[in-house]
Amino acid sequence: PFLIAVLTHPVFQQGSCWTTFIDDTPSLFDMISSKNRAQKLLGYIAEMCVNGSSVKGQVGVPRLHEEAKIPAITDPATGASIDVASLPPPARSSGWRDVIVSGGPEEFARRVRRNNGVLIMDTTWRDAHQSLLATRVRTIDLLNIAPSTAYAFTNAFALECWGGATFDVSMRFLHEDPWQRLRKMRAAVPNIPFQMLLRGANGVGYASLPDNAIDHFVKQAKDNGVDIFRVFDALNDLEQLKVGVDAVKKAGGVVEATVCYSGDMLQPGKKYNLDYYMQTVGQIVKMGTHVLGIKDMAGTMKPAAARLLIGSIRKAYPDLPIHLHTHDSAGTGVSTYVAAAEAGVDVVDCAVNSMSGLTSQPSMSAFIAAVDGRFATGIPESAARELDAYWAEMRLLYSCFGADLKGPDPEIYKTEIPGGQLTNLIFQAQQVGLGDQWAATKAAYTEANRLLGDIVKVTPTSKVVGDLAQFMVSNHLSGPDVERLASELDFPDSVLDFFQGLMGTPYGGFPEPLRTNVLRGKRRKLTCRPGLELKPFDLQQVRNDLHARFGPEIDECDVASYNMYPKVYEDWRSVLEKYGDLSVLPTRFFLAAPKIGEEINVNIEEGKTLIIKLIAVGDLNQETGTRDVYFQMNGEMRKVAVQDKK
Ligand code: 3PY
Ligand code: ZN
Repeated sequence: PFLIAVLTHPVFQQGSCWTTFIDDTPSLFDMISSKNRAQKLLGYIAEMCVNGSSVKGQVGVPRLHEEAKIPAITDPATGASIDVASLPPPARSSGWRDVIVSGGPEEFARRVRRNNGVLIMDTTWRDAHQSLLATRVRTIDLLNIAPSTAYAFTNAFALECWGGATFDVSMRFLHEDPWQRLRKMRAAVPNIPFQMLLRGANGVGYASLPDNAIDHFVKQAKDNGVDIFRVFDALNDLEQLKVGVDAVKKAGGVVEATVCYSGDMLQPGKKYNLDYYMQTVGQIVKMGTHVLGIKDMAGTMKPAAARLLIGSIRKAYPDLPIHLHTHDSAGTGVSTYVAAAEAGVDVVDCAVNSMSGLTSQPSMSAFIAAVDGRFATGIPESAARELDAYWAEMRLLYSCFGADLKGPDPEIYKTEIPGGQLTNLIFQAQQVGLGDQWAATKAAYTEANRLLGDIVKVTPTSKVVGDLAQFMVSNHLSGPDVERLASELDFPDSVLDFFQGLMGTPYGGFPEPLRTNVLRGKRRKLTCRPGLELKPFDLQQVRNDLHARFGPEIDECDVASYNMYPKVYEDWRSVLEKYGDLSVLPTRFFLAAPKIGEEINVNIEEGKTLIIKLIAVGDLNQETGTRDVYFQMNGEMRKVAVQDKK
């Protein structure tokens, strides 16, 4: 490739070549690296042409067949159209982020509490697509709408855009670097605070990590662009929660310590009742938080419960900003938010309309319409609708990841399945024909939760309940069967992790004798929080190892990724090595092959665009089992041989 770069360089071709040409022309090395990158990208597209997509969970191909259009945004002050494409990002001072950066977290909390009205956090970039589209929305599609979002949602409390499942999925299935996503979003949106979801002592993983790994991770998140950290623990185990809260405090971020809301607290005899929540909130306040999060992950908070719970917290802690999160699975989300607004909530979570409803957050336009000016949200309804035009197209683009939900699920009050998990379980049941399978899974989920002691269900404990439910369905076991046979059954790993205590301790303790029978001496019961037993990571050693294996460009974010998901990180590096940075490829061609003659424009970096056209896919070579795929790239012919795996 170097020789080709020399021979094709314009200076060389003009014949005005001199002896120091190579030394004097560093751009030659750029050319080689661009050509290498381009060739790797062609390798991915060629693979897609011969073998189809291998993205896990994909059913079918995108239903959007052209580039999504970037909508015009109306300036609410003048009513004029803002030509976002020709403008730089808005100034930081135009939004709430400036209050955090210049005033600090305490000042931000004071100002949010003093704000008249109810602010909105837009979850479209995180929980909405996690709950509707298996977290598959790619960086390129967020960045395309980022400039418009920065103008449209200038007064939003925050964009929830990172953490939760986005971290894992981005490396594992999208072959992207989550840190690069964060930095690019940050550059495009300097004015709106970014919020991430942190699973307390589990970081963004599924079980506890050593405390120093959490501290290190949170510091990188803060340094690379996260402002507000919603920290929760899946069992509301306050010791576990504190690990995350302390990490955010050390990093200088805004702490939004969160209590998870489980089931319908108005039901008589409910374990998680008003007393339980008031006690938990009291301890969270003692721990120290800038904002209180209330996380209704299954959407089981009815309006009357919101009125009672938010009203009681408001009365007990008049200065504490309260931020409510719900899912619309039961179809009652907007009415819950209206009740919460009347009871004194400061912030609620909504999503752009076509990314809202069902297992996602309630619709932003619906909430704005429902409060009808009684509570100012700062977001013009026109803005929510304008951005929606883009997201409606994204629903078509990502339709191959959506469970085909038709309406609300009123059974959610009984099953208490979190939004994101509900979509996953329905999707899995649809693969085997829904009907009986889905009804059986739901019934088993309720029974599994009873067996586990009625636990708070959210990642990772919701996975424990889901895994146990699927285990029961596939082995035809009832709840009493599980209790009777516990010491003989081979339970899923997540169930063993839970009973061992690796996810913390549930309220009211572990159910016995089930715990003892499930572990049956194979795993030791932890008697303290897991982080106290885990050996701190040797961060310098990790750094050195990664340098030795992957080269000098390794940074602290790589160390943090590796600590969180070592195997996923290694696999992602192999894909990176093979295909280069795939995040630049438009989603239609990340998920499906182009048609013959179709052109793909890829901006591999600022100012460098590849125009790739698929020319032909050759016949199967019987000897090698390969097919040659022919492209034209920026006018040059290219050929890539691909093993036909079909
Ligand atoms: C996550 O932990 O990813 C969640 O979204 C929990 O609701
Ligand atoms: Zn959620």
